[in-house]
Amino acid sequence: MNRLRYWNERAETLSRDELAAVQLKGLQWTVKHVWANNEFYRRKLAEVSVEPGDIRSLDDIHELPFLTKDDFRDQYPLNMLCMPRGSVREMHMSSGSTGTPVVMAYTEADLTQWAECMARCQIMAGLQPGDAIQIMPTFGLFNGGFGFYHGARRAGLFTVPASSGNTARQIMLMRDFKVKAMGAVVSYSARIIEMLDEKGWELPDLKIGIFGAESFSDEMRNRVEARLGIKAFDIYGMTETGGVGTTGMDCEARCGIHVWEDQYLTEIVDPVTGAPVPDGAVGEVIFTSLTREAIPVIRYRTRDLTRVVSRERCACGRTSLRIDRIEGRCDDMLIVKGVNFFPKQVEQALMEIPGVLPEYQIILENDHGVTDVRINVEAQEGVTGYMVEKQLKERLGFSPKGDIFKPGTLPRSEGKARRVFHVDKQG
Ligand code: DLL
Repeated sequence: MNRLRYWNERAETLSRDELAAVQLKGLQWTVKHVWANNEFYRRKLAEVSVEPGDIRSLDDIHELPFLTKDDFRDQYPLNMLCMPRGSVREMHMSSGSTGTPVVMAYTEADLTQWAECMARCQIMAGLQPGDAIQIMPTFGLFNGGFGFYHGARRAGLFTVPASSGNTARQIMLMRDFKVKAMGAVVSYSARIIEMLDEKGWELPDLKIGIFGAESFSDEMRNRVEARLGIKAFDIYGMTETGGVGTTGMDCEARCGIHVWEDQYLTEIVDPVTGAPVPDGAVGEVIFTSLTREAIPVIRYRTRDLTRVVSRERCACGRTSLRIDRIEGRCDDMLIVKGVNFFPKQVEQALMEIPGVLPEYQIILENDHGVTDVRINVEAQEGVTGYMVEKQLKERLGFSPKGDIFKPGTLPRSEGKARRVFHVDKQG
């Protein structure tokens, strides 16, 4: 059998004109659909006096109101549903750090759409029908496990639905079933490496890692690739757009994340004013779904920061728009003594110090309105707190206190890693 380069060659290599035509049709359909079937959406559109017939060109998207995470929360549990309740086949939910959860519902067609996006990602990573993939994000309300699963079924892969946790068993499964690819939340790759090192084990069949759900630095990616002997891909997605992989992944050329543009319209805006920013400038990425039925999104404000890298055809042959790997979330930007930075930048700086391990915490201590930073990081013997302080001063321009921890002593999480902690010294 010929090796597949694309899962859906036609859709993945449409010309820009063809894409624009598909997008306009999708946008018109989506606006008509939500207007006809959902009270919340109809109200939102009425507030800006837009009716479905008003969408005549892609530029008309700027007339539409933004949708936020708070909208999702306010409409909990299913007030954004645009299809009969009886047609819902699955739901996922993200709790986030605060308050009411965000719910996404799927019809049969939505599940097919998700599987299509994920199958494209899995084939883009180099998997071929019949190859084994081990799925390590949790199966449950978190969308990660099921997203990989639906896509792998569609792409004809041999699925090992391990879910999260039990690292020794994960390794045994990968070894015994000659698993070629692992899909995981980024920080879980560190757990696997930790145990392989501890036991002196290797995974000779593993060639591909598909990692996401968190930002990760280039240095972290390089380390994971070198230790596991794999190619690591950055997969992007979120509950609100329909889950992991819906908003794309990077390809072997490593020139940004290919957004599935026949499925989603992408805008980058200034996170404060909401005004569009030019290609290349960093801003908040906004997605509009073009084919989703149960809960479509129109101009969903992700809070994720990135930029348009290119709209040209990529070396891999795909034509879709590429956005940069996610820098961080607007809400995660830290400001210490006038210096702005993202946790990912701290990670990048730390990982450049030989002997430093991928487990770290950024502790912001508020002492009567003045914020001090402490970095707790695991490292091998020989690394000192001073080395950490010096590196961060040089790379990011602020002087934290560096505390070194023995390997395996900082707390671990099974899902997304928690990196930033706020501590009040006053009380
Ligand atoms: O994290 C979906 C996912 C699962 C992606 C497994 C990749 C792998 P949520 O829990 O709804 O969904 O969180 C979505 O996580 O808005 C980003 O802030 C962040 N995120 C997701 N993927 C990436 C990535 C899943 N590749 C939120 N790089 C998003 C950086 C990411 N951040």
